[in-house]
Amino acid sequence: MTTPAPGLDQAQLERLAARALEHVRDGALVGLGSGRAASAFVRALGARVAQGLRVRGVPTSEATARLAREVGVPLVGLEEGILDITMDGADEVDPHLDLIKGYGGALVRERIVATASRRRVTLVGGEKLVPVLGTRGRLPVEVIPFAWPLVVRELAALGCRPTLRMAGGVPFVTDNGNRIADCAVRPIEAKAAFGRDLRAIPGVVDTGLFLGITDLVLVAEGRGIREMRRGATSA
Ligand code: A5P
Repeated sequence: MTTPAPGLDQAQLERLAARALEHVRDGALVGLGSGRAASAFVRALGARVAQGLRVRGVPTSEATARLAREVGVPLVGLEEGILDITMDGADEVDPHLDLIKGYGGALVRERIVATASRRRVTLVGGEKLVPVLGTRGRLPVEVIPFAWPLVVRELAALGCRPTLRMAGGVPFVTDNGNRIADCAVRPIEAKAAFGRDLRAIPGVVDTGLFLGITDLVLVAEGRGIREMRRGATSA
């Protein structure tokens, strides 16, 4: 069973996944996101594959790869070419459809797979909608371990308060062998400049600021699904 995301119950996750499936055509090359909403989609996709849908998936994490294998979604790599569509979750969505991602620690491969895709769809519950990115107070940054002391100083100089993400009493290790700095942030007004400054620090692999990436956000609210499209949103 997929564990419901905070604010999303199992039925909402399944409705979100079912709506996402409507965007997947037979023969598609599909990016498979990470996290609970994306996992609900992978399970639903597996059920459709069992009924005869022919798709191939590119996973954004080892956890998603394991799940995809379990539910029978064939996996391939980026060498297969441009992906038709990627379905992934997010931790914050602002009115411009810009995102914060990476609370699950898979942000580097999530951006790679999203960038390799023609269409990018984000699956969230209404509790992820924020007026300004950073509202939930956390921005994950993936860091090469060797560079950690330098990166921590540089992040602090940019006004972030970084904390080393832990898991089971030891530093969390990403699928790329790196660490995650969870930066305490205030709402981020100059998000593009801030993202560029963070990525310019030697040793920062990537950040959870995903700007201009998603085309469509599917928002589970109550018993319905709301669609937010790039260019059709307020503010
Ligand atoms: C993984 O690194 C994240 O970017 C996830 O996409 C994000 O944390 C959303 O996950 P949930 O769907 O579990 O909330």
